[in-house]
Amino acid sequence: MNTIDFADPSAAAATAADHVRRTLLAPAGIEGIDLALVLGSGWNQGVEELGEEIASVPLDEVPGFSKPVVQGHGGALRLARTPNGKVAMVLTGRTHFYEGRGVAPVVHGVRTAAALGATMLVLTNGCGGLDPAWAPGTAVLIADHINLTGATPLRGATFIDMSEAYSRRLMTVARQVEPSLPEGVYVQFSGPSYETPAEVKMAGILGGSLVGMSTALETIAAREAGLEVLGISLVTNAAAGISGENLDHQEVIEAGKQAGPRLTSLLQGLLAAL
Ligand code: 8IG
Repeated sequence: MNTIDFADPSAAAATAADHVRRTLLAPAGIEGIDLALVLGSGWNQGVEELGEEIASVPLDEVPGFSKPVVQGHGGALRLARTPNGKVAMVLTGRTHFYEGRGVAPVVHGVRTAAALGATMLVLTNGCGGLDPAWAPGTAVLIADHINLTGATPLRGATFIDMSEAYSRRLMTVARQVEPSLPEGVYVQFSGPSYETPAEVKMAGILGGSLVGMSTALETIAAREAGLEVLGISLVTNAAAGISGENLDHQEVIEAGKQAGPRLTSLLQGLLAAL
């Protein structure tokens, strides 16, 4: 891990952004980035095919970032030029709330992206699905979220409008690339245990259709920073109690592997359209 003081999270993001500018962007003659892409479980296999590489470093070399603790979660910061001529920062892997380091490290990537000048953020994740029609490997647009972690990256009286947390405009762009994408409401639990069937039932009653452990906190920080957010979930498993089968992390990884090529073309299409 690359230790940094998160007592002032925006100073931490400025430090990380400065490091990326000096060591990765400036040598390539680039001033800032246009968008950031966070690749969650199942999403990182085709990372080398996402745009033309400008630079890439292990995440733990960037101030405040650490290697993902989970198998199948990658661990690099990659800068790439999209087919559209935009500069994208691609993070393979993320810090999760369940790691117990607090919320600031969880949203450090989002704040660093904003400090580097990004205006758009694409958040991807692997999650459980409540709709039995969503077979493992189905990609689902996040239309809204419910944050059940009891935590927030915001401090004090920071009133952020969450009416359109997930950008309608970006959802439309995603559907121009892949018209069949369904949409759902993402419910973030703290984890790291998966839900009980009763918790999944509760999530459904509340209006949720996807259950996961990452994206809502990142989206809150992104909205604070003024980023336009696109969220896409990969349903890697039916949520507990939905299919009658038990959950197994190996199966989760397998579903991601199977879906890999489709997810890569979806992201390539997106990067060309954004
Ligand atoms: I992959 O079923 C993956 N991540 N909370 N529930 C929660 N997170 C997940 C799940 C799931 N599958």
